[in-house]
Amino acid sequence: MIADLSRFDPNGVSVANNNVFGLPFTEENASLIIIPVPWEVTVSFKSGSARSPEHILDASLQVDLFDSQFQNSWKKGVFMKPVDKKILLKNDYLRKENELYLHFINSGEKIETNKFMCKTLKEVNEGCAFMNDWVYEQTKTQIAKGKMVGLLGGDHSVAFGLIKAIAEKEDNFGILQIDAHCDLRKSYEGLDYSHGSIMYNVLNNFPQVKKLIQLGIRDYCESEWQCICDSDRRVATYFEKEIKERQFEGATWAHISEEIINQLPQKVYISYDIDGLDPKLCPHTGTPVPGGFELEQLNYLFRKILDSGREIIGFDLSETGVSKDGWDENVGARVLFKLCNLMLSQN
Ligand SMILES: [Mn+2]
Repeated sequence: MIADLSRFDPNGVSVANNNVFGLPFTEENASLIIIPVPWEVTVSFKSGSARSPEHILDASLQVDLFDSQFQNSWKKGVFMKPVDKKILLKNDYLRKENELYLHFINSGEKIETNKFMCKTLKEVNEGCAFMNDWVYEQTKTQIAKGKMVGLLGGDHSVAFGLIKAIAEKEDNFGILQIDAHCDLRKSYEGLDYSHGSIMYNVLNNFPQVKKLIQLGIRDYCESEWQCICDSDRRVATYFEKEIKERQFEGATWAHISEEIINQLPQKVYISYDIDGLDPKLCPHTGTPVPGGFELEQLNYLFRKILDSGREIIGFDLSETGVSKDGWDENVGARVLFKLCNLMLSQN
């Protein structure tokens, strides 16, 4: 079904009852579906990202539809599904449970000695597995209808189900991960599906992911370093320190971008943890780290990926915080619009 845009004014003020970016599309006639995943059960530091999809939706009404690089892409249609209240409630309950559990282990107690805590941990792990299945079913259904799909977290762990759905269709693709953290921890704090383990879990479950390129990493532990070294070049990590040092010595971002793109398979999934950006752009994200990218630096890289003839097959945007003045959500909405345009500009 094709949308009738004859009465829609893209230069006008957003109509509040329209959908994301003020666009008048429906789930049926949009070609890209955004699925919000209000989940941050395993977040150990600052919370908020589970509520960010609703806030980003509000902020998206202020994003101008005119993008000189992708002038008519939005006409193919974007629709954001409503936030699932059952998932949100489950998140709220399990997040509290997980806080009790983390408090217990952080006080130096041994979990084996406490039956109650063993049960709590089991419940959290089962809840996260349930969320993964839910995302998988949701995204698989959309992909089967021929839709493009983007995820809006929540924390970074939400990506697992979509990557699983894509891996059933594609037997060779790469992931471009924007992040301050590697997320390569094996079962972080006893949690099977922690946001800090998302890429470890992806690499271990989906051999279809032939390459993982990590960009902007500046906070990681020794076991993650070892995981990269042992990956036989399946993982290529561009640490922030190395990128900056190369630039100090004269390397251009154009050159580094070209080097990154040359390692990517033909099909590319973008996993965009907003904490990969400079924290001035995401001050309320769960685990902010000094340093990081500017928006245009990444937009340039994305444009070059399209110019190279590669195909972007899906994305997730995670870890956007919620702020009193709406700043984090404002940036999140703009990143989301760019990711949508990247997908929609393709045939
Ligand atoms: Mn992450």
